[in-house]
Amino acid sequence: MPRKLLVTNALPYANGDIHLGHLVGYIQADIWVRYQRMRGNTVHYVCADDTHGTPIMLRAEKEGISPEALIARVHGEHLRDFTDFGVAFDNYHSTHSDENRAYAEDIYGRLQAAGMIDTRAIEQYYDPVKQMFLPDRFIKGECPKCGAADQYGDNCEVCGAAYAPTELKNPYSAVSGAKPELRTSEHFFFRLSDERAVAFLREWTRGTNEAGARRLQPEAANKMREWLGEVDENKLSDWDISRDAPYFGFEIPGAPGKYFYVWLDAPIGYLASFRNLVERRGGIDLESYTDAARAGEAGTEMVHFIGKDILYFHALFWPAMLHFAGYRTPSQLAVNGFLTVDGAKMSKSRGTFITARSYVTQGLNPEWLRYYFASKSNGTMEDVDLNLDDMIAKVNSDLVGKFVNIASRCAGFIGKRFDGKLGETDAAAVAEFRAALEAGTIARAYEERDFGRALREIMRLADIANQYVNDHKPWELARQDGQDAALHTVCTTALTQFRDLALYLKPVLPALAAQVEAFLRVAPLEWPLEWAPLPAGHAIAGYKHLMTRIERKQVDALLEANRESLAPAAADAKAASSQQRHAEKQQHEAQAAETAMPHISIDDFVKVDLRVARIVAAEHVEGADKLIRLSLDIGETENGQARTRQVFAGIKSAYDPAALVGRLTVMVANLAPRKMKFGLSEGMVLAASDESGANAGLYILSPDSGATPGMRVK
Ligand code: B3M
Ligand code: ZN
Repeated sequence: MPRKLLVTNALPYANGDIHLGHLVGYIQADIWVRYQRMRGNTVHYVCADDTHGTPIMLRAEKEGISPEALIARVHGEHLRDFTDFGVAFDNYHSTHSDENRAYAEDIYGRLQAAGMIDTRAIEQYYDPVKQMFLPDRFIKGECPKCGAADQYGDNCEVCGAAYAPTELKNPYSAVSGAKPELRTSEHFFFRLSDERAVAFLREWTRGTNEAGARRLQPEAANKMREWLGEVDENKLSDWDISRDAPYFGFEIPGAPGKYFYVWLDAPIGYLASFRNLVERRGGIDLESYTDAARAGEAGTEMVHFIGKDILYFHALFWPAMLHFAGYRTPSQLAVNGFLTVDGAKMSKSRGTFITARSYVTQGLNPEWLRYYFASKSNGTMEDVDLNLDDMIAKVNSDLVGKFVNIASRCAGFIGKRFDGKLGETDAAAVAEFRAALEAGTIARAYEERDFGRALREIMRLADIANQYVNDHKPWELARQDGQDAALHTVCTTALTQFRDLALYLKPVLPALAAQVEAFLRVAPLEWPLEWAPLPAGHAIAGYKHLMTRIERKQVDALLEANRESLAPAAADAKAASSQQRHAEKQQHEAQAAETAMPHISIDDFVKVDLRVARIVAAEHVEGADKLIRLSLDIGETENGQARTRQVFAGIKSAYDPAALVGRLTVMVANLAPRKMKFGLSEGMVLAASDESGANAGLYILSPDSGATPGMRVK
């Protein structure tokens, strides 16, 4: 029986661009959907923008437009990005829609009726100037642990500590700058800690879906066991699902001034998008997908593709909400890991925070990325690394060197010598080719979302097809008399194999497959139920090149386009002339390129003992053309006597020793002493330099006036 699948992707927030990190999950879902359809299954593939919440409200305000205008614009941008990457939703809706309001109110009402909603007064920070309660991300202050300034209300980016906003020292509102006040407000909670919810989730986690597959990948199931705790404990807390006005969202029925928290109505957006599709398209039995009482009855399934950062919402709150409201719970969660680029977190200064739009406008082929992401996807929650050199190598060797190569070596002869018409097929060769494919291997890999395995298998077949061409050398047959029939057969056979490969690649590379279908003049390729070779006498279209190679310089230009300079402070920016700003921007960019280094922890940083030092003596070093010998006072004594450190500094090109005497600078005091040709060097002074040579020179650091020798720099 064909499956009937409702497939969703996570709903992106309507306040930011789609970037390559997002695309991992969207491309995976799209490939799976295309595969299911090629197998003859019915799929409704829906998504939407996630439009509610404080950040969207404030961003619209900042841009001087209504939130509705903002989300309408972003909706268009997001949809265009997805479309350009071949991610073909049946419906791309919005959580700010009538359908979503209706579902949110219905689900909330049923949860209330089931006794799953609590009302409680809580204390929260309130911005008296902006007159609103502040979400954690909009409260800043000093970290309670390490004292770092300007840290967010939930965690410190310097030391990594997590805390409550009320623990921040000297808190201020990131919206108005005002000092926030604690105020009490009534909130609604979904009772996730209710023993019924805990019992339901324990059961749900272990379950299988209608197709007999696990609901959760093993790593996700492990996470759930961790969150749920041992059978006799209850580690879940109730979930605050309301927010106070002003808020951009849906007002809660019967509770004026209270709104549904964005995360309550976000997953409900899956249902809203589906209902909107059903209403526009007709002929779909909606309740057979959404009604708990009818689960499984009609072979329907609901599958959510999400990133691992939102597993908590989708594996705990969402199924529990649906269950206690009488709705169908998800059949399966397909969870993907994060994207890293060249082994590191995406970074704006390195240019690896790559937007979908820039990739397209820089002229890179979206199917290169689809192929590469697919080759790195194995159906687990592991992170996916976009290694740019590896992507170039893989696309060029697999797609251009192996796949396209088969057609480009054979198609010309069909056109030139046989009037564009195919000949007989070498039955033994195609039988061998097809026998090499263990039945169902590729299909199984697609089904399990192990796209990397599917592609490895397909490339193994491409090697066999290329070997056939190498063995029969059509270019030699073409030069020999009386070999026309052989030439015709070899080229036709190779093109049949090429057609089969295109079919297997089609879920990953729909645009390339469409080009192949046009070139071979065949109907849209479906997963073969009854296989047949391309028929003799069939006329194909003229061969046009199907895919170009990626060049490293295209990738470099993409990184350059995404590289963000370290923005100069606002006051400086105002003072600087535009020309100066331009020069500064270029310099910032050059420096950002060099300074892009991996993060270190505060613990790493504090290992370096930096001290204010006074240069008490400075002299040239006999026989050294770069060094100056410095005697540095950092307030140390030895046997009651002031003791100085000797440091050899490579700053002779930039400083006259006499001009240094008496100056304060900064030194590394705990660098291991190093024996040099000229004596012992007991530390290092800090100096800035520009390696790129654009602003050549050396600049030793000086503390502000008032600092004294020996002060710790941190
Ligand atoms: N908008 C967070 C995200 O974009 C959130 C997902 C909602 S899925 C229902 O990752
Ligand atoms: Zn800290």
